[in-house]
This record gives sequence, structure tokens and C-alpha cells, in this order.
Amino acid sequence: MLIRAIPSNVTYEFAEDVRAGLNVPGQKELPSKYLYDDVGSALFEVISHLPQYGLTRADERLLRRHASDIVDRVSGPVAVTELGSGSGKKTRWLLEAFCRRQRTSYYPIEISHSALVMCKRELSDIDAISIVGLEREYLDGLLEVAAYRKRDQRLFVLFLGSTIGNFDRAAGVKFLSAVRSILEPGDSLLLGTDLEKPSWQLLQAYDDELGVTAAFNLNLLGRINRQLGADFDLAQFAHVARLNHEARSVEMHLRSKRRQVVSIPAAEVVVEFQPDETIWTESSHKYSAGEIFQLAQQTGFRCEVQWIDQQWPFAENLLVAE
Ligand code: AVI
Repeated sequence: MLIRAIPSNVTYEFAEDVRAGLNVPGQKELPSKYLYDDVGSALFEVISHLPQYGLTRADERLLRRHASDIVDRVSGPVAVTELGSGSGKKTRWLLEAFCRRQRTSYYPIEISHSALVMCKRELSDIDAISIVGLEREYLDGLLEVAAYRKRDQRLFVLFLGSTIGNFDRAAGVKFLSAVRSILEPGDSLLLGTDLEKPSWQLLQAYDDELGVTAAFNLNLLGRINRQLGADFDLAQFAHVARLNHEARSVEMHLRSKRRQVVSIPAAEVVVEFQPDETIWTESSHKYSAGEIFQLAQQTGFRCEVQWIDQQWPFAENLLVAE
């Protein structure tokens, strides 16, 4: 597989975002995309196997069960691209179904180089596939894939795993509209969305008793220590999962156990934490099934079909660009 990387000053951007987020007056915050370095991605993989966290397995079940149906609804020559492919494991069923029909190009778009390498290892045994990985932010990668598109070829975009839930609702609308603006009428987007469920189930899913989600969250401070030379004492922070009923989301925070001062040399900042003060590291928004039809309409798509998992409320939605 080819991986197209562009030189970028990743550490500089990380330092800038850390400085800005920890200087926000009121609620300190860090962007959730930084949870996924090599350690964080490995911990997320473990989370996806936890009995309390059914999201990834529901996504996989739906894709496996409905792969042929999904693929049959996309006619003609197709290029497949995926925003945030991760290891690519759950995409296998769809790619196999496309490749049974015709030779298929697959463009995974990922900011993580190691995820692209895993993706190649996972999927390159499929017959009649060609894989070109793009080490890019989602929209930059999608613009590039659109530029490669051949005449009469449709784009089939995958945005799975309810990553849309990690955007707040307004940002989700903006993002899907931006995706739509890169597509042509008739192109499709398969969107995975985690659905609303009881509070107890959400709290267990985001604060498992083994402490894997806690480690996933705390690793963000570990990453800042490793990459930016900071002196966070991880034992002095605790993982917190909190429901936000108004936003219909679960939030992850890191709570300072005492007053402490942390220095982050590469971000040129010294940060003071009060006892119980938190850093907000992620929000995971949950949707109602009906809301997706409105979301599609609002962003220039039509939701053609929705498949819902019976064991864990999760929907796979096929959106067609109007
Ligand atoms: C990747 N994303 C959809 C996961 C979620 O459920 O929001 C990330 C995650 N955070 C804690 N556990 C899993």
C-alpha cells in the first residue's frame, strides 16, 4: 500500500492547542483528537472489546449483516474512502462486497500513521483491492480523493464508529455540510451514529470497572509529558465520566485531586489547577434515530436507509448527496 504523508509540524500544533485549551477561562479543555497517539489508539482498541462498551461491536454487526445490501444500493464504478479508518477491521465486509463486484480503490484517511500501517496489514489480502492511505485531516484527505475521482465514478464515504458524536451538534452539522460540499449529487455517505440509551449504561460504558477508559483518558496527560516535556503527575488526576443531559452527551474529564502547578515547556506555559478542577477532554453525543433524517436534510443529504442494531442501540445510516 502507498501512504501519502505531508510534512507538517504536528508537535507545534499540539503545543499550541494544549496552551490554548489549558488557558481557557472557566473550563479548561483539550481537543479529543489528541487522545489517539499509539498508546491511546491501542487503549481504544481494548475499550472496543469491553462488555460495557457495545458501540464498536454494534457497528461491526450492522456492517457484517448488511454489507451486501449497502453495496447493492451504490451502483456503478465506485471509489471508497473512509474518514478515520483506524485499523480498518470493520470495513472488511463492505470492501469484500465491493471487490466481488469490481476492482475497487480504497482511500483510508487518518492522522495516525500507525493506524494506516495496521489498516494495510488488515485489508491488503482482499482480492481486487488497491489501497492508498492518506495521512491527512479528514476534509483535506477527502478533497484529495475527490480530485482523483474518474469520470462516472461515484464516491462512497464511510464515517463509522459514531465519530460524529465527538463533535458538538453544531460542529457536526458544519462538518457534514463541508463533506457534502466536496461530493457530487448521487455520492453516498455511510454514517455510524450511537443512539440514546439509559444513563446507567452510558456511565458504565465510559467509566468501566477495569479502568481502561480511565487509562485512555489519563494517557492524554502522559502524551503531553512525553511530547511536550510536561511534568503532569498522573496519580494526581482522576478520570471522570459525566452525563450532560442538555447536550445529550457523555463527557470525559480529568479531575485534579489537589491544588497543583504543572509546567509544559514546549507549550511555554505553566498551569495551576485547583482541587477538583477538571480538564474536559471529550464529549460523546448520542442521537435519536429520527434526528438523523433531519441532520441529513439540513446538510444536503437524504437518509435513504437506516439499519439499527437490536443489542446495542446504534444506527448505520446511508445518506445520499442531493
Ligand atoms: C471514537 N469515539 C466514537 C469513542 C466514543 O465513544 O465517543 C471514543 C471513546 N471515548 C471513550 N470511550 C470511547
